[in-house]
Amino acid sequence: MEAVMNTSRKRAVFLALAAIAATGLLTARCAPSGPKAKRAGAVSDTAAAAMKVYVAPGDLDEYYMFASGGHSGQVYIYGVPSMRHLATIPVFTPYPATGYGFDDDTKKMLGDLSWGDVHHPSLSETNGDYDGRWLFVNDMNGRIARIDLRDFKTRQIIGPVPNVSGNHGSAFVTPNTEYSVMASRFSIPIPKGTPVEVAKYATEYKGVVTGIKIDPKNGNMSIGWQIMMPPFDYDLGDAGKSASDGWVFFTSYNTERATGKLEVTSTQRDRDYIAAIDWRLAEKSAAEGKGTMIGGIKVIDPKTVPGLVYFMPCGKSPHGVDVAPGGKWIIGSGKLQGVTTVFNWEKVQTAMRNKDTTGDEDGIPVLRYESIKEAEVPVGLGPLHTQFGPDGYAYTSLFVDSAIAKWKLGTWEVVDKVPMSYSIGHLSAAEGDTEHPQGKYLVGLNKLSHGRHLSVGPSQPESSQLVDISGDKMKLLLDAFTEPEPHYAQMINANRLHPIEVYPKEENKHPLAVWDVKDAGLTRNGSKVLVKMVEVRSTITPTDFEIKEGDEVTLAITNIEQTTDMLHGLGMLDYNFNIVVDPGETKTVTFKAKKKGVYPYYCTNFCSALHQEMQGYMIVR
Ligand code: K7E
Ligand code: CUA
Repeated sequence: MEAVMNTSRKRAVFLALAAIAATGLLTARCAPSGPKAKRAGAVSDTAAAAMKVYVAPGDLDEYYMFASGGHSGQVYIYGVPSMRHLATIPVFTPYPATGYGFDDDTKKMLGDLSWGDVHHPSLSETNGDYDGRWLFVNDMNGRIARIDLRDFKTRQIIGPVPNVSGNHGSAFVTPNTEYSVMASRFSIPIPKGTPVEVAKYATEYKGVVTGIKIDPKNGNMSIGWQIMMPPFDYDLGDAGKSASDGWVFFTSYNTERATGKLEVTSTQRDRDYIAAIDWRLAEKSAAEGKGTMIGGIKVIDPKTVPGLVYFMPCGKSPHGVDVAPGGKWIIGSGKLQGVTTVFNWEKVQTAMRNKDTTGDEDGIPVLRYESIKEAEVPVGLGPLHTQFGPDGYAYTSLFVDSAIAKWKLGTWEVVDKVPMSYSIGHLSAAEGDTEHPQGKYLVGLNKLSHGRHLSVGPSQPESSQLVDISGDKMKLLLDAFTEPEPHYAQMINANRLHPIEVYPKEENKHPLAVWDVKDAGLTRNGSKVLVKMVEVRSTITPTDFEIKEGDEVTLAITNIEQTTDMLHGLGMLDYNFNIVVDPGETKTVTFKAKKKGVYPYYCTNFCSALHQEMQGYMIVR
């Protein structure tokens, strides 16, 4: 399959678009941004931009973008450059469209929480580049989920992990996916469930940072190590790479250890910190059994392990920390400043070796800012996050300025700026946080959209803007509107992913799977009833069954299709479930038979000409 249009086709489409634009039709349609498009000479710019984002019917996008769904709890997949929403991966929130959170397995995985707040997708890496195996995403409720990119399904949720509170600095992975990390945004007294008045915040509240170990074979997550930290708000993280491999970095704010109105109380000092953690030493310490049991897990006090944690002072109230390709430059963005700070990893290591410090925080050495800083780059107001290009350029989002600044690593020169509409948060460049960024595209993930779309009332969508970064000057190509709320997103070249579209029959090891309609039917064990069901065009077998009021019923549904896109659903009226079963898959749903009566069930996913006939009756006596 061809991922991009061939050149002659592109030229044909370009000429067609140029012709439309020349007659003014295209610009008239783009009314909200009309004034810019109507300027002399702008018509061809518009046509050129349209050409860049146009993916003709039947053609495929060049990149997948996985965007966090924020407090929707989901992950959204967009194609780039079209910016079309391709699919939703339900993660922390039930999603009837795919039956997620209604069948027994996913219901159990979600546990008691039916909301999550996803901020940072993190694609698995090998040698610092995306390897297309898994996607990890954090939830503020102390959890990380693993999505398998073989089938784009959430396969594991770990947590809530003990002692972690407000898991924002997550789910960043190390360069060979050894660990995905977690950090507390809201320090609390630990273990959880210890009520202590806020007046004792500075001494009795604690943050923790945690390494979630990832099994290299199957991606299985388990708790690796946890480190106790002073009561700051740990915000964002990134793993060191190449030169700085073996370390993870977390920004922190409220190093004042203040309470109350943090907008005032936590912005008193000129500098807060980036915590640098030697994760190999953390791993070794955990293996040696170091730490104290708190909340059911061992927590390491950094005082007892010299060299485990250092603080790097950074501009006040920093947000993002981003490690450049090669790992030498560590960029910390102080969101209340007009500059972003670049640290030189060689200087940081020298300062660590020489004990070049200005003090400590609960026994953790604070390195001397002047000794580790390489540059303060005047990118503009409110720098939040940085991504990278293939050519030594960095791109920093400026929340206050509503713009993206492009600057050069090494010379620290700001070479270009492009305005965003409006209030950009994260930004995502094509493989822009790996060892080998691909350039080409960058998406600004904006917080506000202010009338750049048809009004949909007070609940407004978020806005994302696609920017062409292939040339010297950044060029805005397209506005797109996204579900709440894409904090961060990652963009991976489509050629790295090879998802299956059917579960092969021979791989289905589900103990309740049935592959022949003859084997479908009901078995009873006391008041427990098991109904093995088969779905295939265009019958649900059995087409009816009888049970007794109060029975505990398990439906085990196998979709025996082996054809792409041949999904079947199973919804039952008056019962709180709708299941969707993919080709070759088996799912179970367990429920109590309530009141006597007749309850129709039917296939909810339109599958065939006789989809409407795919129905049956459950009779409760
Ligand atoms: Cu919205 Cu990464 Cu949670 Cu910045 S975070 S913008
Ligand atoms: Cu099966 Cu609709």
